[in-house]
Amino acid sequence: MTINDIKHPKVKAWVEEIAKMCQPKDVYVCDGSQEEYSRLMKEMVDSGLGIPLTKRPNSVLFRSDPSDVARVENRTYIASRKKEDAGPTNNWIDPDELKKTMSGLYTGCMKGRTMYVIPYSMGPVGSDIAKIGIELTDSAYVVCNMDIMTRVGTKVLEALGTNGEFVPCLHSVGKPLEAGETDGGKWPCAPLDKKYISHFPEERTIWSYGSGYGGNALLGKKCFALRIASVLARDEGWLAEHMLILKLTNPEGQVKYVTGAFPSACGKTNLAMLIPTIPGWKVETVGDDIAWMKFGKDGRLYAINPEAGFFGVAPGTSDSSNKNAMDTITKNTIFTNCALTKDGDIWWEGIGYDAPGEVVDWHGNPWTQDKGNKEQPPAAHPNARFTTPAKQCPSIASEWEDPRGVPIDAFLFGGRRPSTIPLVHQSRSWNHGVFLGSIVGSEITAAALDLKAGTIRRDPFAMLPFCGYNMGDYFQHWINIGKKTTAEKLPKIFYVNWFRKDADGKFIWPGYGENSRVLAWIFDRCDNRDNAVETAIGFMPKDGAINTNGLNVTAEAMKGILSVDTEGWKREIADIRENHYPKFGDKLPAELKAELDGLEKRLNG
Ligand code: O2Y
Ligand code: MN
Repeated sequence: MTINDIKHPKVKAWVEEIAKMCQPKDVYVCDGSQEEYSRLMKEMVDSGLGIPLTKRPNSVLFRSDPSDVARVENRTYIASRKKEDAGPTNNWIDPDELKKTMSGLYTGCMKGRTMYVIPYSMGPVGSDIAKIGIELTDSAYVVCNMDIMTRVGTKVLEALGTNGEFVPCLHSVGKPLEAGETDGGKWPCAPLDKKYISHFPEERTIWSYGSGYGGNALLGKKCFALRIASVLARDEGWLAEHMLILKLTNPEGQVKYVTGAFPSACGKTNLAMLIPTIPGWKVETVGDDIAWMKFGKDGRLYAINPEAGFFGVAPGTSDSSNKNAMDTITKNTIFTNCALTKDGDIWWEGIGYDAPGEVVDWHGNPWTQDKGNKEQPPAAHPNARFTTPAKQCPSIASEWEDPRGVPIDAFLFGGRRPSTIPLVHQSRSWNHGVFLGSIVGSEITAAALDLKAGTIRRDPFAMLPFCGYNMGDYFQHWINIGKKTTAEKLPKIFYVNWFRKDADGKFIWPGYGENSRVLAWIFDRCDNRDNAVETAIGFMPKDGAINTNGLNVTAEAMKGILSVDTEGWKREIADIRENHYPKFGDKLPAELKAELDGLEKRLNG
């Protein structure tokens, strides 16, 4: 399709304006068809950028530039008119200044390349909760990834009509081509100091320059579905959250829907695709990363997964950590920065078997596993990824694309906490639950950046890099959501911690499929079953309320991870008071301060 096929005058004018600035050799409007995907993939394979995988039908491996391997938080900006509206946890630049700098970079940046117009829907097309974006990009890799991660093409343009709302998303890899020049199979991108991942919340616009990788370039994901959507959600009274969504069915066939927010490296995708170890229980996947939730007419919160695919971390994914993910990626998958085997398959550290002889590492160099060498650089980049269609996941729930969303019964928060935080506890109230979300964090194990080992890296609601406005106002938004309906209709809030360690530094709780035992307790709590005791920190499982049949954890160890560590919590309170809450200044809601004081009082007895 061409520009003339766009029937929405505002979209057409914007595409023309950007084409004038970026000066691509041509403009192509994506229809989202299989034929289009295959053609673009073939072009990338023919140019040497993609490597087809003989072992996985319709799957291709890409290797990015070593400078372009992850989201770049220090180059990510919230350019609100007022700095205070971006808040203490975001990078801020004045929007006029940022636009001036970026317009300079964008001028002529697509020379020698095609500018693709990607009309996409976050959420099932036509759902009341879904929203439309249009991404302009000069990367065919981005088009193919967006095809998997979102709903793309003609059907979206039709839903947009002639005056529908859309979020304009501009992306360039920032590597114009001279006449006759090609990429020569190399991943195009700009140097780090020229990368900008910019959000203009008042205009609901995204400008991204210089990176072709993941969250920097697939603008529907973190940029739209979290940073811009969190602003829309604040203004319109809903929630755009960094949460998985799962469906839990008990042996009697009753169903609950649960969402969960966890900082990175806590096994969020594994939890979304968990295979329960307790008989009769079933877990199905609705989403693994993002949840958009709106109140239904019945006063309950309904969630959709705005995405259509999974952009999962490859290293560590195996049949034992996540069989459902492994079964999802057998075909129609894009792999980025994984190692390549001689027989045309991918390999990564933690895949569950040794590298089959010499492989090609993510730099494109020969690599042979040396298990005796602890210093050996990995064959796959630690942030290597698979982009794979959600519909291929064996555990996908039948209602994952229901335009009405699914009614949420429980929110989970969690982090990696080797001490203090019990295996599970339930908040006393909505505001207490918001307090728990606000203190989410993981303990850092090795000294990193400016933090000492043992410090808690707080990541409130796992939204620290993703909240498009002042996080103090975001806390207030959560408090306000609790006033919109009755307590019984609000989801119940739980804090889980799979990562408690014993005196020898070994994990006490086995995790993975065994987490279903905790989910079962949570399920029953949602029905107000008499399976809990009230403690100073909230509701905790009664003795024996968590099914431990067949579990290799002693009764004493269970007691340890299911009791209140009063001294540990007092240290936690001191850390929140001294290091965490002061960051939000007078934006910290009084309700959260009151929750902290109340907790301290209860612990003191
Ligand atoms: O490194 C990237 O660009 C991707 S980050 C990511 C990808 C999928 C799901 N979550 C995340 C994240 O950082 O939370
Ligand atoms: Mn994420």
